[in-house]
Amino acid sequence: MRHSLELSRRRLLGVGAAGLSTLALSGCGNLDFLGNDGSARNFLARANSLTYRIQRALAGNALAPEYAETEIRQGQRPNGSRDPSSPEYLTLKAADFVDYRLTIDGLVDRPLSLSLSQLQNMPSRTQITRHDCVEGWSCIAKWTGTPLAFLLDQAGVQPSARFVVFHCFDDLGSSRSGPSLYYESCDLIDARHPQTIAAYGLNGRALPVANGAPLRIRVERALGYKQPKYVHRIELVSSFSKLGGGKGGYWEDRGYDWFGGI
Ligand SMILES: Nc1nc2c(c(=O)[nH]1)N[C@H]1C(S)=C(S)[C@@H](COP(=O)(O)O)O[C@H]1N2
Ligand SMILES: [Mo]
Repeated sequence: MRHSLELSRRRLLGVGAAGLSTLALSGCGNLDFLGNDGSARNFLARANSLTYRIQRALAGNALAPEYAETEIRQGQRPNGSRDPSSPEYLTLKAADFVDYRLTIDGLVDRPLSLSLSQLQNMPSRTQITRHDCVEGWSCIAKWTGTPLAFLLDQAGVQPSARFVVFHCFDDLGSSRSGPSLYYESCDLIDARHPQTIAAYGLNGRALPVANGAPLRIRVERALGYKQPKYVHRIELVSSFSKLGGGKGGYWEDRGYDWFGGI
């Protein structure tokens, strides 16, 4: 029973995934097949009903498609927060991020605090990939950054760690329950994927504020909301049930699928 259910779900999602990956999109454009009428959300709602185990099995270890320079048609279209206003962020921005530090802590052997120039002097990877936002647009851009796997190895991930949480500077509006800071998370497979980078460069220049300066994460096989901007802390955890609303991310706490794979 279980096996055949898994197979039919596999087929169902397989069609969706193939449809997505064969889309001929250039530069920034609309995901026409998803429509602008909320059908993208329906697609997500369907993904929501799949278990993590099945989605993880389907995702495998494939690389996200990479593109040629000529396929970059315009700058990365900013979305969500574009200019964080927290005092801490404004102070760092005013000094061109020289005092910025990326903290890596939680379930690690050696907690790290890294400046931007330290990050820029580590091994780097540059990749031209397509960003897909669930709001119905895509954009091809060139990202440069430090492989997250390298950073994790520097910190030494403890065996009890299961997820990597990315904490961001931007607050998307306080509510009765306190501030709503943007955060995201992924499993260690996505975190160690060769295309997962802590990016400080976009299209050959320093990452602009609108796109997450000074550092944002690229997890290339995941949807736009899984690409956190303005990251200041990477925390290794065994569970994210006590963070934010407990669903593993700002948008996940508001109903989006946690896996968010493409
Ligand atoms: N910190 C932070 N990260 C974020 C967001 C945000 O509002 N705050 N928005 C997400 C969404 S929905 C998308 S589509 C992308 C947009 O990235 P871009 O502005 O570089 O295009 O960032 C994601 N990461
Ligand atoms: Mo998005």
